[in-house]
Amino acid sequence: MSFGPSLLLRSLNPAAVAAGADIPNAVTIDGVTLSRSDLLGAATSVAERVARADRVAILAEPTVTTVLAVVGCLIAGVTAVPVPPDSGTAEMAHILGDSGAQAWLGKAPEGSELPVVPVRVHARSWHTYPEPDPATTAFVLYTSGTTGLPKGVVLSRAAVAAGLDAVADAWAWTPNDVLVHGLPLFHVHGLVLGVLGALRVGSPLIHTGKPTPQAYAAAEGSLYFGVPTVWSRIVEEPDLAKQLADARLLISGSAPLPVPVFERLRELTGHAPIERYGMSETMITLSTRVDGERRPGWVGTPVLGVRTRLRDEAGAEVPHDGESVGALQVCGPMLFDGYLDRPDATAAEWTEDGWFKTGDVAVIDASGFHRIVGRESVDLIKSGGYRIGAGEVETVLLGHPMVAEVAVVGLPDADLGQRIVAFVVPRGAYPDSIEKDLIDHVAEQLSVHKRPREIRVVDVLPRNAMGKVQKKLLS
Ligand code: MLC
Ligand code: AMP
Repeated sequence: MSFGPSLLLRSLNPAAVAAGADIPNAVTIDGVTLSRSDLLGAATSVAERVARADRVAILAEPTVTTVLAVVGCLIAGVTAVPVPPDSGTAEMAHILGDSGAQAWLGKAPEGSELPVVPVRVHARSWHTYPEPDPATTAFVLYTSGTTGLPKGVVLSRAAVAAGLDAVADAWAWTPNDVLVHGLPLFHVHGLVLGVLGALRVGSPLIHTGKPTPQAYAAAEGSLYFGVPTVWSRIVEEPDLAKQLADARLLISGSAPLPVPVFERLRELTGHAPIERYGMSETMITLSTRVDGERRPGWVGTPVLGVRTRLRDEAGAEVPHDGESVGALQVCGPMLFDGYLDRPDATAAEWTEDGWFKTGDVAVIDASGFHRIVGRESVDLIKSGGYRIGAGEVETVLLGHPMVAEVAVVGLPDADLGQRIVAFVVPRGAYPDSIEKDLIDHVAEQLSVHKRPREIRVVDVLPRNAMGKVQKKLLS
């Protein structure tokens, strides 16, 4: 007897659901709750409509339409390209062009010329599809590099499955959990862990729309996901934070969780948060464990199947002594297949012996605990948990007639971790509205979260003898 590949979305096994493995609240989002059988029936109907496509774009608003579109693609074996719903003109055009998406699945943004395949929330189909090959591409997720336009991270079904099983193991995530978060549905954190994780494990998901302290306090879940900005806003509201005391685990990731926020969360909720580290390219590779030490400022040990190492600039080993800093390299079954149609960019991120260069610098102690010290490049900014390439923002600002020269940096920010600041040398006289004009220009061209929070008008940018801007002098 031959067996096909095991199901990526395990809780949506059609035979088991038909036999009664249903729950009334598989997904709650945007005020709509779908039972497991409704979700399966509606998503299978999406699969029927989209099955002949190879790759489709999904305007990833936090709605049931987005969830059904993504699950429909996974049932049919069609690659999904989640598009940030606030993408501006240039970013949207780039993602659609670069990904080669053939249609919008679900809602389309105004003015788009691509055909639209509708998602009907009330349609049902009970057709069964064979499980696609694990090597099939599940997602192309767009993410920023230090320069140039965002690249498409190609994630296979096998990588997604391995990544989800690894965190389920570290966090003892079971169908008895209720997952709560309000993160965007176009990144690894909110979409892959936050939606597919719940559907693989079989735990109900409550998506709160926005990740506000009020919504988290009201949701009454057991497992909460947030970026550090979410946790720091929660501890600013002690009465709301205290309502998370009944949770099982509070989990932080996508950016460093400040130690004072860790301590304050522990004080207010009685829970030391779990910290985990990952990337769009690698899913989650490091985490503290439900049954292990949770050390403020540290991101724990490799998850199931992951190995890590530190290298110096010459490629030599860096000791795991808790003090020596090195470039963090990882390998494991949840890594991506490469950047879409960018073999050179892909090759540049791998060592000759098959390790992925994360671009982060870290220390590892003798017990295997990791601390992320920072990034190798000042040109990758993390703001509110979003990764933003300085080069991408600079290019858009240079396209504005008021800008002669520009340097974009991430400066420390108590709320966002880093805030995007653009140092601008203006082209001649400029209006009083320059700051608002330039911020709006970036929000319109890229996406709202990539806009600078501050514009500083300067006479010159600090440059070295070679003419290169010295960003470390900008503060
Ligand atoms: C303000 N707004 C503007 C604007 N100025 N809109 C247009 N033009 C302008 N100039 C509006 C916005 O539209 C929005 O409106 C409102 O202002 C607030 O926007 P904001 O200030 O940018 O949002 P903020 O509250 O600061 O968001 C904080 C946050 C968000 C934490 C909610 O940063 C967030 O969701 N971060 C999650 C990032 C994430 O998921 N990263 C995971 C990457 S994966 P309105 O009406 O819409 O509110 C990864 C791997 C791993 O890293 O390890 O997980
Ligand atoms: P992204 O591609 O948006 O997934 O961003 C990945 C980057 O986020 C990593 O390379 C790190 O720089 C950062 N990151 C993610 N999780 C953590 C964490 N727990 N601590 C510190 N940095 C993190």
